[in-house]
Amino acid sequence: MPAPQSSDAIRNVALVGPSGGGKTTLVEHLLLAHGVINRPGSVEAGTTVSDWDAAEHRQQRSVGLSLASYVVDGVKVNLLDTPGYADYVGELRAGLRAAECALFVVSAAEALEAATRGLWAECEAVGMPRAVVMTKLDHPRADFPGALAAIRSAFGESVLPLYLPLDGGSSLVGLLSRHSARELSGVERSEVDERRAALIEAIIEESEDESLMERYLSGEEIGFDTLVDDLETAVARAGFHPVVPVSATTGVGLAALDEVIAQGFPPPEVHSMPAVFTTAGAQVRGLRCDPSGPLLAEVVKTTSDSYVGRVSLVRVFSGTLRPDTAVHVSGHSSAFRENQAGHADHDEDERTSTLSSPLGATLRVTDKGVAGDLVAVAKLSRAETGDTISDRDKPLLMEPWPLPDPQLPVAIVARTKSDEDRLGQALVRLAAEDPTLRVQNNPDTHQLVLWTMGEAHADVLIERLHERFGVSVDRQEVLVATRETFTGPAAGVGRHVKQSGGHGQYAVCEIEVEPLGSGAGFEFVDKVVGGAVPRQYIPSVQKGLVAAMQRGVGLAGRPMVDIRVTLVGGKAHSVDSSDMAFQTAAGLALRDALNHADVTVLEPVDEIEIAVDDDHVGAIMGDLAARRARVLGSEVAPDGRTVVHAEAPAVELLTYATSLRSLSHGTGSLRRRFARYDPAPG
Ligand SMILES: Nc1nc2c(ncn2[C@@H]2O[C@H](COP(=O)(O)OP(=O)(O)OP(=O)(O)O)[C@@H](O)[C@H]2O)c(=O)[nH]1
Ligand SMILES: [Mg+2]
Repeated sequence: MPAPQSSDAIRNVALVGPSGGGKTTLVEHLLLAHGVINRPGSVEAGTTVSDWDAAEHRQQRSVGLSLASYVVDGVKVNLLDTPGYADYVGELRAGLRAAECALFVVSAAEALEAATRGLWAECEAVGMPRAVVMTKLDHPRADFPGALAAIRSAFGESVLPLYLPLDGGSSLVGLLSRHSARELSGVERSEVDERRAALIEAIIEESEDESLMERYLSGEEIGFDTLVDDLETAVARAGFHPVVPVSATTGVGLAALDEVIAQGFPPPEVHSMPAVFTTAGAQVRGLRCDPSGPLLAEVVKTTSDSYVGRVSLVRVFSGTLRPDTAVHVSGHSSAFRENQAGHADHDEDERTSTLSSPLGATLRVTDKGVAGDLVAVAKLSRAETGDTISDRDKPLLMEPWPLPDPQLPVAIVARTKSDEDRLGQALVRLAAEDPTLRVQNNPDTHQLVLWTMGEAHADVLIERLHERFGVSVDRQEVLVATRETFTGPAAGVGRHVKQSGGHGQYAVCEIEVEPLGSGAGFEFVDKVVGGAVPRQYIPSVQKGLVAAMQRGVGLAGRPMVDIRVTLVGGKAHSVDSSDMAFQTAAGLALRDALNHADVTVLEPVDEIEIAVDDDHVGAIMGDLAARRARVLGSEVAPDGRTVVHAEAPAVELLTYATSLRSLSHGTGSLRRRFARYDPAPG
């Protein structure tokens, strides 16, 4: 495929919308209309260009971001099909990062779901210019006026139709151009006139030319070109969202979409440049979407191909990416993300291999990627999703796009020894592709935990381990690490005395232990008098205590926390005492104290923040009570949702991500962090 020569001959368009809305089918039929394919596939048969992954064929819906392009009137249109299902919001975010405009695809035949609001909010959050595509006009249940009213009531007055369907959706009439395939009846004409007046008023209201409204109100006819210009400006500012009715399967409305994309949507230059730094951390300003500027590109998706190896889908922000060229690849998740288990920082020099313009899974070779374009780069063997690609001698780093927090932990264990041997490497590869996956080796429970976005995401990851890497794993119940502490004061003596044979060992420690408040950790007090424990061994005692607490002193081997230990006495020997001997004696003293006291088991408690639509607050509160949670308060967030602050035992939150989604009809979001250990119920 010939590469575009300049940035303004490119449109990067993300398709966003609820699962099942018709995005993938629309991509298929746009490709058909532009002669890129000559027979449309279907999602059900697993034959579309966009849904090419095995998981997509199984689930009959999109799972990952997918790119397909075509050329119309000299403009290269890069369509980024995103998955609508909530588990894959990480892929949607990558798509929004790579595009500068979106088609928000909803079905005219289905009711608006609550989850659709979340997707609209995703676009809103990044100020994405977008048009609404109301698809499935041909469907027997299609109800354009009903669906339009629903979407306007959900997303506001700035959503207005640019076209209306005629004859049960078999053709369209343009409200601005007044173009229609046939003569309109009286009823149709009056509806068109009414909608047209509303559209024109909305355009004029959004116009930067304030005299326009006066002229319009005084009865002046505003010219078509002025209206179209103002419409384009308003769309580009994300202040106005034109609605285009279409049927992917019959092709009605696809030409109207072409017009919106090629003329209404902004070129890549308008994409606000994300913050850019040197790899040393200094901010770099002044980069622009300029093919002759310094190279700055970002990996928005990573896949592995058994023939080609790793393939990185890259959005070029500045400069021109070329094949067989030395580049720098950097990823510093830790600088931008609190918890990035499984995503190590890295910086490497690599060489680009072949460049291509993807058509789903098919890679069509191209000779360059200019600023603003999207290209696939083969064989950047260490590049991960989210990484920055720059000139080798001028390494840069882009602030990554915001990633969702994976909230569903899934513990896995390799089925056989040979699975075990390959599991680590396979997970490194999966984490390189998917920044929403966190891989945690829990040192307390000795479990391997995948933090995932939900059940469907977890299933996809486990299937991929098997299909792509031949690694079989089983799921286990996720364990929560407990701790223990003393319930009351106790004293203990530790004697480590071995004086038979060669060099002896001699250390005696006398300690007193008291419980401290939750979260206090460990305090050590030295009250030794008269050198009963020589100065140089006091740190050894402390070290021995810390080690014993971490190892666990009781039978269950739970780490000990929240105690104060006072060293009150001991004995030493001038020859046989040593650092090691005092460390051991300290541990023995703690165990002795434990034998004279009661202990309580402590469980981790998390602080949680749940943001949810008002309608669902009651259900959320009821459910929290059943999870032994303590609600601390609530407030109204700027977006109108209610934010509930609470604390709950971690063990009660293991599957909370799934429950929250169903209780809130997909509108809820969760943040959590470890707070402290509290006594577990007996
Ligand atoms: N009648 C009719 N059905 C359509 C049309 N477009 C899509 N469909 C059907 O709607 C269903 C969902 O379509 P998809 O294209 O997979 O929807 P999607 O938006 O990609 O969904 P996700 O990938 O899950 O986000 C499929 O059964 C399609 O055949 C259309 O224009 N008319
Ligand atoms: Mg899809």
